[in-house]
Amino acid sequence: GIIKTRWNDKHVDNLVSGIKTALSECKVQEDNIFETSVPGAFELPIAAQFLALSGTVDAIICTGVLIKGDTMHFEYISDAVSKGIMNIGLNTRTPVIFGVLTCLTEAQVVARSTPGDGNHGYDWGKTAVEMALLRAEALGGTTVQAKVLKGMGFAEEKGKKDKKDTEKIFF
Ligand code: RBF
Repeated sequence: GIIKTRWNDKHVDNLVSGIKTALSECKVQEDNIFETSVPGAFELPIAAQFLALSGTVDAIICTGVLIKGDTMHFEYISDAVSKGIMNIGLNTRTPVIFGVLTCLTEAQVVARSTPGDGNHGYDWGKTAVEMALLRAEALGGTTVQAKVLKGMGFAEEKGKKDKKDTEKIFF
């Protein structure tokens, strides 16, 4: 599940593209990607909570862009959002990825969100898949198919059978 902000939407859309490239490389089917938007980064944690509690997704990527302005909003929002996202993951047992750029300038955002190398969305997509598989292996009973679990590091330790079966997902 991807939850994106409408603040700084131009940059956020580039991050979402990076996320989708990574998901596609991990063979996540497009039909299995749920995408929605919220006004700004401050709204990401509660939206993630609603989505996690729906039980319909294996992992959630909260994505947005915070850019420092002249007031203290940046500090308050960054702090609340990072802690909020961590709490939703821990409380709902659904991996929630912190896909929020917290930048001092727009140039810093561009360097981290432009399509191609350096797009942080790509890393977040891979992280979401790895964490979804970790949850499935640790807790079982998610929407991830059991055969995919062989891709996790834990499985590697237990039953080293076929190299192909135990290939880990890295970025
Ligand atoms: N939301 C963002 O996602 N990124 C921003 O850079 C951002 N800057 C903001 C700056 C100010 C001064 C305010 C008032 C809001 C900002 N927001 C930003 C919106 C915020 O995350 C939230 O949507 C609103 O505060 C409503 O709860």
